[in-house]
This record gives sequence, structure tokens and C-alpha cells, in this order.
Amino acid sequence: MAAKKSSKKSNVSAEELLGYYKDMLLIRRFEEKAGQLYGMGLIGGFCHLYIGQEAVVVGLEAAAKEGDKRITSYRDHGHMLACGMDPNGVMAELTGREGGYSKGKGGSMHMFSKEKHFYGGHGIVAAQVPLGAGLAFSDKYKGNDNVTFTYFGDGAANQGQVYETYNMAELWDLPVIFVIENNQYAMGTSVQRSTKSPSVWERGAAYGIEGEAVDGMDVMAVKEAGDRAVAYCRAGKGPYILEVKTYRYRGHSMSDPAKYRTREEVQKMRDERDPIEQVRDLLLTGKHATEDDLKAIDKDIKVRVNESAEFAKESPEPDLSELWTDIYATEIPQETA
Ligand SMILES: Cc1ncc(C[n+]2csc(CCOP(=O)(O)OP(=O)(O)O)c2C)c(N)n1
Ligand SMILES: [Mg+2]
Repeated sequence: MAAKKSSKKSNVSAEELLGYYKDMLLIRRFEEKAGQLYGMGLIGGFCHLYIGQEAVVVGLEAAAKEGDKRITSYRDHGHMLACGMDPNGVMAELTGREGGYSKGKGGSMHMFSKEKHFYGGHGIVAAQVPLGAGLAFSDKYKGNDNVTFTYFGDGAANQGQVYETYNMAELWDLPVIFVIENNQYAMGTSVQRSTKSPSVWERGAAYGIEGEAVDGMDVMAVKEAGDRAVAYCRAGKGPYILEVKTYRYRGHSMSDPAKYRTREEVQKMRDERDPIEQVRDLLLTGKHATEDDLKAIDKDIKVRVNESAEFAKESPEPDLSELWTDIYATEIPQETA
């Protein structure tokens, strides 16, 4: 099994760095806006923000190619933006409007895009793990070289269905990358309180699955690990586990005041490990961008996010007749419903 590797920052081009910066900042600003709209009562139901974890999905999407699939949990807004879904459609789904990806009927946790090969958005902890293996099975069956990124949390990693899936995925050499987003907490339970071994990825060894741990606050390290995982899976060698060590800055969901950890713990992570600040520093010290360039990027992103919020407020509520659509895979005519 591979050991943890650090990123070689010198190999990364200015263009690549700027791309990571923009993609991570879009997620951060989008999530901040979603938090505001939630506070204003415009978003109902659950809303789990991805702030702090941006480098995970941005690094891994940089390792993906057209045709690859992704599936994740309820903490899904970042994944959707990173794979190129439209911020308008995501934000309007959060506000439960017709212009949302699930026509306003799914909300934060249940969005999909066939076009971008994004298979949800799942509210049941770890439910997406066997589904991810199923997606990978379909690609193997069809004989193409696509891979499926199957994301789940440190809490989900203690679920039995993860290990049933590991066994079958390795048995059938499925091209699935199991991405454990270890953000140190499962609701109010820290990893230390729930898990004896600090290396969750090493459990794959019991099933013969290769893997590694990676610093999830370093987008370049994530991209490099993603490249290794993708190369392994595309070569038909079977599944691969990436345990990405990250941190969520906000509570579990918008309704969590996060009293189980200190403010100092969160502040220290923000000050010392923030994924966006790390890339910002590299851009500035490498003279790839000036403070003014970065301000202009932030301004453009805020404009884009504000547009999505306006769209999400103005898009109409779904029509009542929508209650009878999208229930079964094959549409049932309304008169018989
Ligand atoms: C089967 C199931 N059990 C319990 C819950 C309640 N629940 C929702 S999120 C969560 C914690 C999951 O934590 P983790 O997998 O670390 O993901 P994170 O929220 O940190 O991204 C729990 C227990 C659920 N949704 N589904
Ligand atoms: Mg977690």
C-alpha cells in the first residue's frame, strides 16, 4: 500500500493554481450565500455546508475526465459546482423553486445531473457507497474506461454497507474510487470518539484494496493523489481508497451550533490550514497574481453567486401538478396517478 505523499508544488503551473483558486472560491462564496439565504428563511429543510472542504472536490475533479461519474452524501453543493453544474440551478433547488435541478422538489440533499454525471445527493448515511459501486459496474460492463468517484464521510465509514461494497468492488475489479472525506466529525461525534484506528483507509487492506491518505487542505496534494487513484482504476486494477483529511468550519448542518468543539479549534484551522489561503499565498509569492487580480476574481465570483441567489428568489414555486411527476422511473400520466 502506498504511503502518504506530499505535493510537489513546483510542478504546478500558474494557470492551474488560478483555476484551483477560482473553483474553490466559487464554492466558498456560494456556501456563504446559501448560509445567508437559510438565515433569511428562504431555504427550508436541511442544509449542510461544505466550507473548509473545498480542496477535496476541486483537487479530485481536476483529476477526472469527461464521462467519469460522481456520487456523494447530503453535503453536496461543492461537488455539484466543481463538476460544472449551474449555480443558478443549485441555488434554486435550495430555495425549492421550479428552476432548481430537481424542479424544487429535492432540496439541498437531493439533486442530480445526468449531463454532468452527478448521481446525487443522498440523505441516508453511506447509501451512496453501494450505488457508487453499481455505477462503476455499469462502466465495467460497457467496457469503457470511466471511473466513479464515490464520496462518503468518516462517520459513514463505520457503516456495514461500506464493507460489503468493498468486498464486491474488489472481487469484480470495479473502477470505483472510494473517497473518504474525513472532516473529523460525524454530526457532534469526533473521529477520536468513534474510531479506534486513525487510518480509516487502511481498513481496505482486509479486502485487498489499495489506497492512501492525503492532506485534504492542500488542493495540489489531492490532485496528485487523485491522479494516482484514477490511473489505477482506469488501468482495470480495481477500486482504490483515498482518505482525504479535511475539516468542516461550520456546524454539521445549519441547525447545529457546534458546541462539541471550541471556537479556538476552528479558528486555528482557518488561520493555519485554509485551502484557499494556501493557494492565494502561492499565487502572490510566486508573482502569478497581484492582490488586485485576486480582488477582481473575488468580485466576479460574488457577482455570479449573487445572480444565482436572485434567480433562486425569483424562480416560481413548482406547480402543484409537479406532485405527480418524477415519482417513478417511467412517467405515469397524471389522469391515472
Ligand atoms: C443511516 C443513517 N443513520 C443516521 C443518519 C443521521 N446522520 C446524518 S449525517 C450523520 C453523520 C455522518 O457523518 P459523516 O459521514 O462524517 O459525514 P459529514 O456530515 O461529516 O460530511 C448522521 C449520523 C442518517 N442520515 N442516516
Ligand atoms: Mg464527517
